[in-house]
Amino acid sequence: MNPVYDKLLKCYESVKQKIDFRPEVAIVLGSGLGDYANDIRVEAELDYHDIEGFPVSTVPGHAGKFIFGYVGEVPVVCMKGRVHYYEGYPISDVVLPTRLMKLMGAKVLFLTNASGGINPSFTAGDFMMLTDHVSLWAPNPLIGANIDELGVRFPDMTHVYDEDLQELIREAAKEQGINLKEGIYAQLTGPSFESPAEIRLLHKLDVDAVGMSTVVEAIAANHMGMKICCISCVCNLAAGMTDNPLTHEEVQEAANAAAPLFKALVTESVKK
Ligand code: R1P
Repeated sequence: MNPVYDKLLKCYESVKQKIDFRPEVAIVLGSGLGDYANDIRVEAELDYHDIEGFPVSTVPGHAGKFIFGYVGEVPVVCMKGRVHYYEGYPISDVVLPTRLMKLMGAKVLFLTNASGGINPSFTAGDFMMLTDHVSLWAPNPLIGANIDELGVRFPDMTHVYDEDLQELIREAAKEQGINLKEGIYAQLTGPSFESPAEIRLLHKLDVDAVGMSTVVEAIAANHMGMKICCISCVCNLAAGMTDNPLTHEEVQEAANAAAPLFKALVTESVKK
């Protein structure tokens, strides 16, 4: 059997032995956004360490556990902490949690992240809904023998971010009085922040915000036919756009400050 698929099935068996819960929506919480999990009516928690073979988050602000519960009446599984490629895991491990949540039953993948703003009209604290993405230098997670049980060899990428979900998020934002931005997110590998020249390049490519996650997860989820949406919290302006040095602490602080609005936006969107 394909070793990547074999590992995924073993993780799934390990989860099934511990948790009996079927989520409809999978939510991935980005840097500094992990507190959203406090708003969930929690049924069960599962530490990543307790899943045999599962990659464990090492980044501050990424707690490293699955939360199972309800947002309104919607059963959800929430990743309080994601795994990034720059942490040193093979790319198949980086997307293993996404694939696992699909096996658990989730049909919708609600991604979030903290990003650097490139669009000059953005300010720190803005929310940007992804309409498309660009991947630069991060390997495609589908490289290697195709896992036919999950999806086809050459998946179409025309509509990765589901149009209907985008419309629901727009409605939720309007109801909450949130001036929701929309745009294209680029994933670079990190962990160094981007250079000013890289940001100028991304700007020329029509990219609106940049980060070090999300796109590989969306590629894996799209391969499996999940409906995908993503909200990015623009935590700072990217390199060269201000004189401020970039730090992960600043990213976490900005995400914490945006948390109340973020919680309202995610909750209302999931309920819809
Ligand atoms: C940098 O501060 C970290 O924040 C973002 C970047 O990708 C990077 O990991 O994290 P998330 O994408 O997980 O929100």
